[in-house]
Order: sequence, then structure tokens, then C-alpha cells
Amino acid sequence: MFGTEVPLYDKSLLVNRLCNQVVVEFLSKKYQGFNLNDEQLDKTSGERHGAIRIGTPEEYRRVAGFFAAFDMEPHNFYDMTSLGGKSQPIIATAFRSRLNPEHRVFCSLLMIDSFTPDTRIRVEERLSQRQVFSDRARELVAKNQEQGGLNEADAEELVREGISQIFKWTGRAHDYRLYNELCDTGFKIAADIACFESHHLNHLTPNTFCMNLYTAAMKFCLGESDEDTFRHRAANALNWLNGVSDRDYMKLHFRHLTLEDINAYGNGCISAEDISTFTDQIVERLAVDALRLSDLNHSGFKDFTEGPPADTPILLRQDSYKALTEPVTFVEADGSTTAAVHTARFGEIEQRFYATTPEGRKLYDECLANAENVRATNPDLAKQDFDAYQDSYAASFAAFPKTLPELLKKNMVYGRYSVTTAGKQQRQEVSTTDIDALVESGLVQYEGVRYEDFLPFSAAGIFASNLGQYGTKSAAPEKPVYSKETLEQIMGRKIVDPDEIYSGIEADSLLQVYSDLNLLDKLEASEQKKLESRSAAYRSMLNEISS
Ligand code: OOG
Ligand code: NI
Repeated sequence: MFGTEVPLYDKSLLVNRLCNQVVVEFLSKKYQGFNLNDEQLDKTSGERHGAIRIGTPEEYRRVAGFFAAFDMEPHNFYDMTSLGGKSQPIIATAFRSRLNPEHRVFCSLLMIDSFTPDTRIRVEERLSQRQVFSDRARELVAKNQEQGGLNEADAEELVREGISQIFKWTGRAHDYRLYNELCDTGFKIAADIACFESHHLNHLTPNTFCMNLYTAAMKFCLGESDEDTFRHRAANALNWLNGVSDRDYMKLHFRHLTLEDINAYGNGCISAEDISTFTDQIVERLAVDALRLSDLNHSGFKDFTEGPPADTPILLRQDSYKALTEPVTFVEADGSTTAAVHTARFGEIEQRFYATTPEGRKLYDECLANAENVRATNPDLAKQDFDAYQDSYAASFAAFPKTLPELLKKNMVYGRYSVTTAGKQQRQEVSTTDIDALVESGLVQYEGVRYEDFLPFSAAGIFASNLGQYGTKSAAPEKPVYSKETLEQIMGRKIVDPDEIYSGIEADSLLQVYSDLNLLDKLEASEQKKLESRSAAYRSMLNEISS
């Protein structure tokens, strides 16, 4: 549906697949025995998140019911109203499955109490006149709720409702006067929601194995950078990839592989000559007519990536091509029409890394605030001298460890631990309960837990650069305060706290390791209690969402 609606998105998927394929070819030179077949490549490149923006609590509740039919629960609460200069009148959660988190929908709710009473009434009036869910779609959502599932025919029908109406872009809008007033008073986000007919997808976001390669490729295909610039950036990206693609990178990016698979790969080698050969090949593969994105309607690509710098493998990095200016027909109550344009739908990309602990997140937020301050002193640096910009941005995150073992040791990210074959054989002789020592002696192995959620500050940056409106001030006399409970009440559903999941996964794995190595007796009672309570919180949350 979305590929048909937005040709540039469809083409950007080809660029992404090609870059991901190059990364796989590159890594199979570095790791003898590693490869990905087409199906695995499609599946991994095919991960997505989408974003929709909802107008009223009733609509939001219905959308939550729709996603429940796909076993997608609300995860995490995002308050976009309190992000300083980047604030938007939005609160949000993201629907995803806990077990298969690869497909997610970030779902915003417009908070009209931040408008002046007059605007508020008009926005409410406008929204009360649309029916995004047909009667049949409502029926199916209710049926799913009552029965705890749908049969195949009903499920197919609900999918059809989704793509033929609920999430479909119609190109029609209503009340041009209200639209213009909202845009002019700094509430473009409200115009994007209230004047349209459906919960159209704002964007879909595929998954890249190498952000710097993809962004360079997009700028090249969009005609924003020449071949020399692209060669330079692509070669840098591949050099970087060569530096960071240790076996932990392999586990993080290719999740279908086991640690045993990865450990069995032989060591290959990438030379400077290889990098230049790969660069030549990418140029050749991108410079084809089918990928000349500059021929399509576009507004360019963002100049810098949101999130951590490339050398800090935490949370997620995101970037995007900028929102397209698309034709819209405004249809008024008297039947008259106005041809106009609307700029909101953009094309994101993301690369996911390790989930941070609260300490890790705190350090990230500090580094980010510092990086934002530095960027503000020279906002055009990314455009003028990209290498210098990247170095300067990375410098703000120097305090962060750069590899998984260091990140785990410093308790910055969550890990999932298990006993190795050697550990199983030597379980009688093990005495220490120190997890780092157990890892060092080869008895225990680990992998990082991937971050499956969103970053409100990055999201705000993306909102801002695409709306062409840097933040929105509340016009209400008193700024309302929103909490997770506000949204839970609206949906009639509990919101999952992702930190409880990440922490629970780690705690469960540690308890299992201590049990497998007969170490539970030797574990300090307080330590055991802590792990058990993290595990119990995780379990009770799982029960709560499945009931
Ligand atoms: C949602 C912004 C949030 C992300 O990737 O952080 C988001 C929106 O633009 O509606 O999608
Ligand atoms: Ni997004």
C-alpha cells in the first residue's frame, strides 16, 4: 500500500537492499563461512516500523484494538510535550509484539488541550466529522476482543479494512481555512492530523546494516552529492564497518545466527584495496537508471543522523529523506474544492543497537545534551564539512565505552548470558560467581540485548526537520501534565515498560547460568534476591499483558 502511495519510498527500499547486500558481501570476506541467502536478506532488510498520528482518544482506543488483533501491545510511553524547543502537542506509545518486535507502529495522539479554546473547539468539531473505522472494522475489532482472536476470513477482512481505508492516504482533506490557521500558528502537526480523512501512514522505516553507507548512497542517488563525495563517504563507511564488525556486531545484526555459528567462522581479511574495489562496485550498482531518485518528487535528505554517533553501539540511529510536498484536494462542506499541497510524509531509516540500562541511558542523555549544545554553536558544520561534523559529534560521546564487553562490564547495556560447552563440562570446579570472571575464563558467553523501542528526542528531531516547524509551544494558559496513566486510561490497556523486559531478560539469563553451574548456593543472598525480583517483575508484566 505505502510503496504504491509513495514511489520514492519504494525506490529507497531498493537502495537499502543494495547497501545491505554490499554489507553482507563485505562481511563474508571478513568472516569465512558467513553468508545470507536472498530470503534472509529480504527478511532482515524487511524489518519495519511505521508511524501514524491520531486525533481523538476514541480513535486511539480503536487503533489499540486494531493492533491487539495482531498481537501488538503498547510498549513505552513517550511524552513529546516536554522536550524543550523540540516539543510537539503529542503523547505516544508504540505497538509491537514482545516476541517478534521487528514490526512496530509509533502511534501519536494529538493533545488538543494545548490549544487556545477557540482553536480547540474547531479542531474537535473537525475530528468529530470523520469516521476512520467503518462499522465492519469496528465490529471485527470488538469480535477479536471478545473471542481473543479472529478466524482466517475475519482476519483477512480486517487487513483489507486497514489497507483500503484506515491507514490509506486519500489525498483529500477538509477545511482549508482551519488548515492554514493551524499551520500559521505553529500547529502544523495538528493540521496534518485533523484535516485529513484517515490515519494515513506518515512514514515506514526499514532497517539498515550500515547507516553511514545508506545515507551516503541516498544523497548520491538523490543527486545531492557528486560521485567523488560519495566515494569518500562510502569508503569511510566501509572502513568504519571493518573496524566495528566484531563477532558481537554479527550477532546483533544477524539475529538468526547462533553464537556457535558465529564463532565457527574463519578469519578473513579486508585490505585497503578491497575497500576501494567495494567502493567502485557500489558506485556502479547505484548509478543505474532505476535508482536515479533525483527524477522523482523529493525534498532532499537530512544532513545528519539522529541518535548516538556511529562508534557508540547503543539504542538506535535514525535518519530520513525529508517530507515530500504532495498534492491535496480540500473538499469543503458546500462541495467546493481547492487544490493545495501538504508536506508531512517522509522516509526514515534506522539501525538498532544495544538496549541501555538506566545508568547507560542517563549517560546517553547527558552526552546528547552536550552534543546538541556543540551543534548549536555551528549548525551548518554537517553541510560544510561532514568529516569534521562527525568527529565533533562523536567527541561528545567519548565517555561511552565502544564495545559490547566494555559496555556490559560498566553496566551501560543489558546482556543475555549462557553457559558454554566448556562451562557445562567444568561445572563441578567453578567457584566464583563473578560474571565477568566467568566470561573471561570461557565458561559463560554473552550477547547484547537489542533496543526495540524509540527515542523521543530523536523522534522530535525528525518531526521538526520534516514539519519545517521546530517545536510547538503550548498556547493553553496552563501546560497540562501527561503521564503513562493518561494513555492507559484512554486505551483501557496497560503499557509495557520496556526496561522491565530488558532487565528481566538479563536477570533470567543470569539465574539460569548460576543454576546451570551449581552456583546458586554460592551467590550472595542479596544478589540472588535482586535478580529474582527483576525476574518476577518481568513475569508479572507478561501475565498482565497476556490477560
Ligand atoms: C512519529 C515520530 C516517531 C520515530 O522513528 O522516532 C518515530 C511521527 O513522525 O509521527 O517514528
Ligand atoms: Ni519513525
